Amino acid sequence: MILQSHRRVGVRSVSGGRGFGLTLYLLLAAVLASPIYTYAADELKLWYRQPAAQWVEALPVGNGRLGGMVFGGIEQERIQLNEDTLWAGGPYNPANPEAKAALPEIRRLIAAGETQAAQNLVQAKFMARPLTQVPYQTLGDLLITMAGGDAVRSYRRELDLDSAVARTEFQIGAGRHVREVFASAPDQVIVVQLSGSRLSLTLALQSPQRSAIRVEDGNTLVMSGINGDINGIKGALKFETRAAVTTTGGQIVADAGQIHISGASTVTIVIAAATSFRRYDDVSGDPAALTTQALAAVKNKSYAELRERAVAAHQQMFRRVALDLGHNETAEKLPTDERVRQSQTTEDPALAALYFQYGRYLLVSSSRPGTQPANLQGIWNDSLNPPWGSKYTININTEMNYWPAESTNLAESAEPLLDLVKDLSETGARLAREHYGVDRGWVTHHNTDLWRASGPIDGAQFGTWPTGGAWLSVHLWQHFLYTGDRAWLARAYPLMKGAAEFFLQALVEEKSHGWLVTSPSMSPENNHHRGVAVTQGPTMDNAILRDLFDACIASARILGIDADFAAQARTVRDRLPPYQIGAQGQLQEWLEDWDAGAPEQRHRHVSHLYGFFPSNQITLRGTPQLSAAVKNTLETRGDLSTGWAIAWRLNLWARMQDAERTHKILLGLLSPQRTYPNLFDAHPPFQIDGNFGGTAAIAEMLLQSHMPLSPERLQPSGAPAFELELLPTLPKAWSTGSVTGLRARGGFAVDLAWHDGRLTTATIRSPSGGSTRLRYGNATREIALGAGETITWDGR
Ligand code: FUC
Repeated sequence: MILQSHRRVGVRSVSGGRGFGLTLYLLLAAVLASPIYTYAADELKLWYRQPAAQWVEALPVGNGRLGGMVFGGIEQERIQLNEDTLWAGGPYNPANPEAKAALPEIRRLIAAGETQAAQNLVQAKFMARPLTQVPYQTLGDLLITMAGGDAVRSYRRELDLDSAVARTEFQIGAGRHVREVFASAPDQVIVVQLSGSRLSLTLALQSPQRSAIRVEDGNTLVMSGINGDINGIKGALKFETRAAVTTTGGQIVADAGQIHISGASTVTIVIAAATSFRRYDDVSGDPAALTTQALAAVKNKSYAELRERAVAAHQQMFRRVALDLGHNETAEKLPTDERVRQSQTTEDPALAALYFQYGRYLLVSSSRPGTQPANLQGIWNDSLNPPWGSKYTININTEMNYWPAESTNLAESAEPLLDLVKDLSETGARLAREHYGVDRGWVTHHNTDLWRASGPIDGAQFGTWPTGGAWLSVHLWQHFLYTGDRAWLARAYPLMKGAAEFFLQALVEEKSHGWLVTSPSMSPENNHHRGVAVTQGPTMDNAILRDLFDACIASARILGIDADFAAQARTVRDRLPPYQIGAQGQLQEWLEDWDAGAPEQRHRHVSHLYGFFPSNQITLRGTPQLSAAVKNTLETRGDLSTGWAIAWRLNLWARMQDAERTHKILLGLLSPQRTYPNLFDAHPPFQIDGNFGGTAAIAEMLLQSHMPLSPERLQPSGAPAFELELLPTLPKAWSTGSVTGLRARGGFAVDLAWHDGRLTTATIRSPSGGSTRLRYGNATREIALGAGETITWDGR
């Protein structure tokens, strides 16, 4: 057993300083105060003793845009490929021309309590056309075939989260084979290298898409295609994949559609892929030119150079956080699939830490500035017709994908979310006019796709929910709270404002209290009566709108603009329905106390608990009665559900600061029923939100920053200040450990170390200066830091 103390080394650097002595002192202080956990050899690896037999055993690589799933096959290696703009269909307007005329009658029926009739009318006249959106699709596979039959020894395949390289090694006779695959963000290619002695291989591309494959220049496989038609929408995207092959030694011979290699000692394959997608309304890109240019740009770079550049870009983000939750050396010696298999019976805190870092790895690999946001499967999908279209489901799933972005120090991965909201503010403005007759602002319902469709889809029971864009907009504000980045706020504010403006016109007055409510809407995706979900003013909508209006009001203050709009937003905000506690002591999900009679008491969605997590409208110390009602609801809903639904419960219990309950639910998420051998979350089937939600929850157990301080207390950016709560939900199973590099609202970077369940050192750094209150249990300490300053505290 390697001792904890051996695994910590201080390597924080300090910039600035007034003279050598002070620099040295600061350096020493920082070294002592900020230990960075040093990972043991295999600690950041997923590894296996056998090739992947199914897709959810394969290992994902990605550069945000291009994805690969590496199977690690011996006689046939398959790398399943994705490009994040290869979706079905083309630009379309989903508005239903009958919707606007039907709206007054839908609202009248809801107000009269005739929700079933209202839902029928929504289904008949208000749903988008087509009724479903378009799927994200696979690009195809690179296949590498080698003559087989010989005995294979010492097989191992792994994914190293720290370098983002997937590696397969095995021995045949006296020959050692090593294969590596990585996706490069700086060079926008996927690179494969095989080494061995006298390699004889055949390389091919295949795809279920409409495509043709040829060989160019004797060494480049080229697949050109057109995406599929769907729901009456014509496929409008051209796409191209190019795989250029070079070898050391040996010979390359090409036939019509394959490349044959014999006698080489290394084979390097550089893969570029692109579609003609430029924007949701522009498909005029030239994928042939883009892929040719991408390959030309790396032609003179060696494999080692490509690898180094890719690794550096990955580590620049990934290495910001280190986490140690304790160790079980016996469990840690096992391959990853075996650890998942025994996760319910063997304490293996490092498996939770690996899951956490894997979530960060997946976010870095599926969402980078300039790419599409992470969809229901991130960017990894082997199908033309994946579950729920592998789209953006925005009544929880896409938001959950971004829960770890800020707290686990990957803030720039949220850039694609801002781009998505920008697009939706355009398509959603049109839908606001055509469905609601609202001429300011924009609206989006419970899903969107590459074409930024924003209408209600799938069925009235699922899609009648106008608050998706509002929720996404609140994320833009959260990014500002974490980063204090005023340039970001200036970009985000018009989008947030547009989301709010829609509701200034679209809310209706509810009869019995005069509250302003959404109508039609629903509490995602729960029926209040058998078969009926449609209603007005569900609790979740009111909570999201409170957050959105508050964010707009604060932003207008910070940016020094729009005082009139802010005043109007405040008036409307104050007329939203308040939280209500129902007869069972539960937080009411709907305006009426229908909860106890609702058909699915253990429904996976916990939409009405939004106010407790991710929002902070309900807090343990601020609103104890409402918190108790949240707890009652959580008890009724139960702990185990689909993957993301467990992850939401996990975050809620982390906020509830019930450490043992939270840990028990986390174990449920890590069970083989909810975690595949490659650690992908099982909804089931695979859905990535559970990975991201689980990662966020582990951060939330260690650090919380949602309790507002007094409204007068502002950070230098103008953002409101929040208390930093250290180790609020630390379970017994993680009694000794450390974390470095977490982020808190207010822009603080936080390192924590603990021993025997007690905080030993907290190191708080403020890149741009700021003040807050630290809390550890009942102990508090006020701090004010200049830009770049650090303080340490032992929680006493
Ligand atoms: C919502 C959820 C489902 C699934 C789908 C993608 O409809 O209710 O569980 O996550 O999104």
